[in-house]
Formats: sequence, C-alpha cells, structure tokens
Amino acid sequence: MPPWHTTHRAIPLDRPVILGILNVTPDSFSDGGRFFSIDDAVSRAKQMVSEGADVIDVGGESTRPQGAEPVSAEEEVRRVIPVITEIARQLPRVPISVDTTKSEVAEAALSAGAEIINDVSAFRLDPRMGDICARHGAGVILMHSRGGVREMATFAHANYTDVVGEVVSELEDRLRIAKGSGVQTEHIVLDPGIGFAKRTEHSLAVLAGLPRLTALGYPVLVGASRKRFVGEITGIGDPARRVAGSVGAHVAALARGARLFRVHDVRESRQALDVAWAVLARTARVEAHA
Ligand code: HH2
Repeated sequence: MPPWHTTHRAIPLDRPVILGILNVTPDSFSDGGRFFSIDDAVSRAKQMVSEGADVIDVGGESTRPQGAEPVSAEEEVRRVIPVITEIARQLPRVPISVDTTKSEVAEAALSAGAEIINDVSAFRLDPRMGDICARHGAGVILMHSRGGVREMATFAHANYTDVVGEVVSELEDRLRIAKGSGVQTEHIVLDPGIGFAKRTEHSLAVLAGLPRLTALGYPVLVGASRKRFVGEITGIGDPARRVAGSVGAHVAALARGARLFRVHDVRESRQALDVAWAVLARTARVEAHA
C-alpha cells in the first residue's frame, strides 16, 4: 500500500500505524483530562512515542455524550495550540494530527506544526475545512458520523438498513467533497467511526464489513480504544480497564484490512499489532504458495 502523505512527510503503511491519543480536555471520558498542562501533555506525547506511537493525535474537544460542554473555537485553540507548538519543537520527527471539526482550529494547528487533520465530521460541520487542508497539503482523516458534536456519540441517528453500505456511501459523499476542495487522494485516510451514531451491533457489523470500505482504495483507520462497545461485550464499565478488549478489536480490524489505529494504550497496542501483522504477512505468503 502506498504511503500516506502529510504536509511534511510520507508515512509508510507497510506495517500497522499507531496514533497515540493526547486529550487536552478537562472532560475527556477516558483519561479525565490528566494530561492537560503543557508539560504533562508533552511528557505524555514523548512517552507514547517511546512506546511505539507513529503519530500524536491532539484533541481539545470531547465528543462524549454526557457532561461535555460545547467548546468554542477560541477555547479549543487555547487548549491545543501551545501543546502542538511544543510537541513540534521537541519531537520534530513525529507527525502531529489534530482532532477537530473547526476550520479556525485546523488553520491555527497546521500553522503551529500539525500536519494531519482528523475530522470526526469528515468536513460536514465546517465546509471550509477542505480548502484549508488542501492549501496546507495536510493529511486528512475522514471519519463517518452523523449529527452534531453533542449527539455524534449517541444513538440519535443510529438508524440503518444496511449499516456497512450506508457508512461506505456516506464516506464516498465526503470523499467527493474533500477532493472537490483540492485534497489529493494520497493524503486521505477513511475511518468508519466506531461508536459514532452506532450501537454495538453496528460497530461490529462495520468491523466485520471493513473489506467493503478498504475496497474504495484508501487506507483505513479504526478507533475502538476503550469504547462503549468494548464495555458492552466484556461487561467492563471502567474505560481504563478495557485495554485488552480494545486491542482485540484492533487486531481483528487489522485482519480485516485496517492499517491505522487510534489508541490510548500504545505499548500494548504496538506489541499486539506487530505480532498480528507478522502472522498475517506470513499467512499471505503461505497462501500465495499454496
Ligand atoms: N474517536 C473519538 C475521537 N476521535 N477520531 C477518529 N479518527 N476515529 C475515532 O474513532 C475517534 C476519533 C472518541 O472521542 P472521545 O469521546 O472524545 O474520546 P477519546 O478522544 O478519549 O477517544
């Protein structure tokens, strides 16, 4: 698979790529905003890189359904830009993505040294996103979701007759918009949006049906880390204790064609994905000779 192009580099996709999650929100569900000071955030980024993260994904707004107040663009900029600036200075070899739906935040982040925009609305909520990403030559993650930020992670729009087909066709619509704005093919990664307008049955169907998404020809990212569906399957309520279940989901996704993974627990994910990848690569060789 050809590499993923971002503003300053091409990220090889010939092995699993890990995006380490760095939340700089006071309300994020899974780390409770523990990494909110700039020094703490940079230390956490360094730790994730030492554990095998390929990209640091910085987010200043939570999409969790309850308790999270909507965040203004100014507040999001205030949270993420100092962190991005400092990580770019101290870890210049590590690409930074920014998890945002707002063009003001994207523009400021790309100017501060980020080089990937991870938009959970795939440019639905702010139509200026495409132009900004194209102008900076940014890498782009287009994730499937429905509704606004406050309801995305709820079931308000979780109505499907063919969840895989609908996710694929809604992402195809987003692809047309992104490419129409000038975003180049080799800059784009697609994400089915596990848990976004999806009940457990939908997330499972989407993971099982990943080959229909990879068939579009774009690299696919999966973010299952600590999510509610892992809790529902395992009966584990505390998100921080869902590490093994999350890794299980990501290994299954790797086997179904995903190449990139957005995770909280980098060390465990790196180990599991590297071993699973070695087995899958050997399997492909064995089958080619059968
Ligand atoms: N999930 C969340 C946020 N951003 N981005 C991509 N590309 N894919 C995902 O699955 C995804 C994402 C979930 O966000 P939140 O509820 O804020 O929690 P956390 O950031 O701790 O995962």
